Amino acid sequence: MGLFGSFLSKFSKSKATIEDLEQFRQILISSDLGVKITDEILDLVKREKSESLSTAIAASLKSRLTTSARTLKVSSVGPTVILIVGVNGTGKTTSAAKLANHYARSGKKVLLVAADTFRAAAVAQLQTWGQRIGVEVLSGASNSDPAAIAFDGAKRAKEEGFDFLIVDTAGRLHTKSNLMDELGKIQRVVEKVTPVDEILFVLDGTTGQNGIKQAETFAASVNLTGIMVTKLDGSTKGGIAIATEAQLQVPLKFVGFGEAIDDLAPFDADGYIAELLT
Ligand SMILES: Nc1nc2c(ncn2[C@@H]2O[C@H](COP(=O)(O)OP(=O)(O)O)[C@@H](O)[C@H]2O)c(=O)[nH]1
Ligand SMILES: [Mg+2]
Repeated sequence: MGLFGSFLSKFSKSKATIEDLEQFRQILISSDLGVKITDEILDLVKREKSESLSTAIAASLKSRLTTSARTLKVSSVGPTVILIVGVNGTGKTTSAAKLANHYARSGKKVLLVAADTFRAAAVAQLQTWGQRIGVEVLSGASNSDPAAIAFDGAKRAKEEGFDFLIVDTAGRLHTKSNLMDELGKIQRVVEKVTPVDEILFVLDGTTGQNGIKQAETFAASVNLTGIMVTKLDGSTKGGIAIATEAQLQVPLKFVGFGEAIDDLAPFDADGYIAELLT
């Protein structure tokens, strides 16, 4: 990333001209921080002393983030149940596999559930990941009821002492039924067996301001407990992560920065902001 660096060093040497401010505004907007945060940063540029500008911007960004915990809620009894939700193509299946791998590597017993049953390719994709990382993948017949598979997964996870149950869901349905109803149903049937601990919304870091709208749509129907932002590798648009958390007050918990299985890290707010400012 490093979106601000050249400007911050410029502003520390001389007062920002109107042209500088306009150019900086364009950069902030194109990084997907959104108009509100952009205006706030520009105000700081106009107001703050140059030597304290970068600290002031960092503090301002930080103050917009939630104070909720960013660590994954882990169940102390039964399995820790994680539903992965979001729009098609954002990186749900990849992120489900990355998380599964992360916990499997740390010695946990993990079960993946392929609840995107509307696309055969989606099931196959998760199965391929499962084989590669040595994690079992539960799937049903194509077009079978995703909630039924999730229910089976929950039962197995509980009965067989799995530590984690990670459910990959569909981003779009080609039936008439509504995606949000479907997600609600998945949650309800799983909760007949064991509580759902996390509902993680996968946000495509390159998606633009539309990502906030997507997140709001999901948040209106299911109780999102965290955000995973993906595709931050090589992106200059990392602002959407901050803007989405600021808007929803749902904590960013993980960052995906590549297509490989290890390209996942916990979200570190201070580090992330520092990198934006570099
Ligand atoms: N560069 C990059 N690509 C990613 C990342 N996460 C997922 N992808 C790619 O994005 C595409 C869609 O991912 P997928 O997991 O199938 O999305 P889903 O439709 O939400 O399940 C695939 O080609 C993934 O390899 C990431 O962090 N960085
Ligand atoms: Mg998928």
